[in-house]
Amino acid sequence: RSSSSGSTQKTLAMIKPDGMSGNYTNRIKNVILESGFRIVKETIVQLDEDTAASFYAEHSTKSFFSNLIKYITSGPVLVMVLEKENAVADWRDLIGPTDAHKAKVTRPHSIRAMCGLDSEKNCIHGSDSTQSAQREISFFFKEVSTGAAVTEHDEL
Ligand code: RTP
Ligand code: MG
Repeated sequence: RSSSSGSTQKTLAMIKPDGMSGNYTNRIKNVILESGFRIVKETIVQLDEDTAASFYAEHSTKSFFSNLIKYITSGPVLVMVLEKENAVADWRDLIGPTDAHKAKVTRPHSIRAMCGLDSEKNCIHGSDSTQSAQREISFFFKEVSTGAAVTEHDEL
């Protein structure tokens, strides 16, 4: 059963193409569940360039943007809505720093330490704020409620 305390939060996770092709999906899901998250929704999608650019619009002026779009469209991704108390911050903590090199040194038990390669190919995404989580969940799952006031939702 979902909590009716009103204290749960949702966040968006995405296993990136390198995580998918490296067959890390089951290991990542195990870490997710062992860490107390529920997987509320999931879908596998192949992003096209326009969709990827829209998802990562905040980075459109960055030097790494075109490489990021090539990377994230290079194969299918698994997108998940995760739920638990403090889901946004806890998921960011669990995936570790953006640079997988750094993750392996400073956060050896993080997901990016497990399956990431470098500062770009880091195998997993997490929303960076509650506002981002709402936007990103709506981006992929139009029907999932993200409002903080929600106290009940359907089991999947
Ligand atoms: P994400 O949004 O995917 O969860 O990653 P993040 O917050 O840790 O990092 P962000 O700054 O939002 O960057 C988004 C993704 O762009 C790629 N990137 N490449 N080559 C580079 O220097 C570089 N910097 C970032 C990574 O795939 C990063 O996760
Ligand atoms: Mg980010």
